[in-house]
Amino acid sequence: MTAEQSPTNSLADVAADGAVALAAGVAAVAGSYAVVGFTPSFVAAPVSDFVVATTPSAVIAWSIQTLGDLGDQLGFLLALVLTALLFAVTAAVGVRIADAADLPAAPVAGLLCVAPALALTGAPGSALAAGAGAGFVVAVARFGATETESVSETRRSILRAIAGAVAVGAVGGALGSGKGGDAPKQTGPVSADVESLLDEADAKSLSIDGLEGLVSQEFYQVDINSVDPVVSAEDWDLRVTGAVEEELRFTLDDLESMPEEHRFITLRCVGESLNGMKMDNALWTGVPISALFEGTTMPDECCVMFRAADDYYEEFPLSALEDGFLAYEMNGNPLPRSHGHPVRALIPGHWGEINVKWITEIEVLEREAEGYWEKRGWHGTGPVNIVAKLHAVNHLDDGRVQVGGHAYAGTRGIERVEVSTDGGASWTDARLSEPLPGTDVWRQWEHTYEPSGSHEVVVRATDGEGNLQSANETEAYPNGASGWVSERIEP
Ligand SMILES: Nc1nc2c(c(=O)[nH]1)N[C@H]1C(S)=C(S)[C@@H](COP(=O)(O)O)O[C@H]1N2
Ligand SMILES: [Mo]
Repeated sequence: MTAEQSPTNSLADVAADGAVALAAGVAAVAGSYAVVGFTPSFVAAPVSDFVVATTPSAVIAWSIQTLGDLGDQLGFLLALVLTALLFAVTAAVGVRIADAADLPAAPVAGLLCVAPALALTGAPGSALAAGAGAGFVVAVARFGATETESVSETRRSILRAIAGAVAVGAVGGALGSGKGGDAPKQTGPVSADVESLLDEADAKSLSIDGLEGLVSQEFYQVDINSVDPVVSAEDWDLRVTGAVEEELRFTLDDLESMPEEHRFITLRCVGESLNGMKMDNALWTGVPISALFEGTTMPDECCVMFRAADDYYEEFPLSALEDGFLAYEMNGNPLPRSHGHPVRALIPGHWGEINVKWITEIEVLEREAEGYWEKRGWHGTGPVNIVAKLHAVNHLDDGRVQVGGHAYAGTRGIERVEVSTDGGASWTDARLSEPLPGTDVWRQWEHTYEPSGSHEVVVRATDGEGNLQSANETEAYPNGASGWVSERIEP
């Protein structure tokens, strides 16, 4: 028996083939990424959609509340691994077929990888690049190989395969990262109206260390996609369908030729924890939805379904549509891809989920239907809960403590924020930022005091109708978190 024929060595051969196939799988993913970047044509995108679609709602609700964004990232990592495995198996099959038929392994493995890539994405460029990545790694691994491979030669081929995958990965990462990014920034200067409103927000912002101003620099992002849709402004249109006299259709040019408005609107996600970070404010430019419906007769009651380019859909009462807004700019720039480029809906006072991004259709309904999240048990189409957040705790040089945050109650507005520094026994009014123009905007609050030892700070807000924030503590699922934010502060 020669070393090549021993059973241990054939086991090693299998492991070697596996390692080369894995490297080819990784290179297939990287190849696709190089050509299309983080777009729906990326081979991992449909796999990720599949992972999300097959994860039970209860697991998703749990993940949203406990893992937050980490859950999304882990889910996408899983999708990447599954995608690489899919191409690894395909490449391995290709190599076997080629060897059996005495054909060159690299082109056969590469071509065989094009098929699943094409089936997944429907994008030829992405698919060819996936095949090229896999084929390249097999070619590199086989480079200079002889009929009777020695153990050291096998090891070298594995190392070459890994090096090949790393190279394809590096090139893919560099080429792909620029693709499908955010919408282009405004080329000209922002309009004078936007500028003066942003200046106003700046001037009215309380300057508190560690607390964002009244216009968010980092606006949170929540959606069902691991890879956001890419919708071109030229191709976009919005259709109004369902229980309307006649169907309507609007292009972006149509919207932009209507009188434009600028509105400060705050968004908050129903899935965030009580003191979470998924609440932000921006200045949006667009048109009131009512302008689209001028002269159209509508049903007296019931609802609308909004649909979007990512197949997201949400239903809510017609009455909420009256104040609705379609935005195509955010803080004076075209809407970024992550926030719904080219057009999103904003429904004042309501939880974020009906503020549909990448909107494509408004269907007027005569009978109720369930939206994407309501199908999964959430109740997030109604008005937001009142909340006062506690995001800044500053120990000042003079020994005093400054606490601060944002407070929001949708269209009811924030009338008052109270702070307790003794665990809720006594309350003091916090200082509030001057209100911004608009009917659905948050405010900042601040309180500075002399601390005495270890103590507990509690905050609570009152809305413009005199309702006090509910002390009853609940999780986000299914109605949005409630309770009062509190934090123990050590001297
Ligand atoms: N098309 C689409 N629109 C969507 C979503 C989505 O998944 N798809 N998510 C909604 C949810 S749950 C929230 S909280 C807000 C968040 O908006 P933002 O990402 O701009 O902060 O968008 C809403 N609009
Ligand atoms: Mo949300």
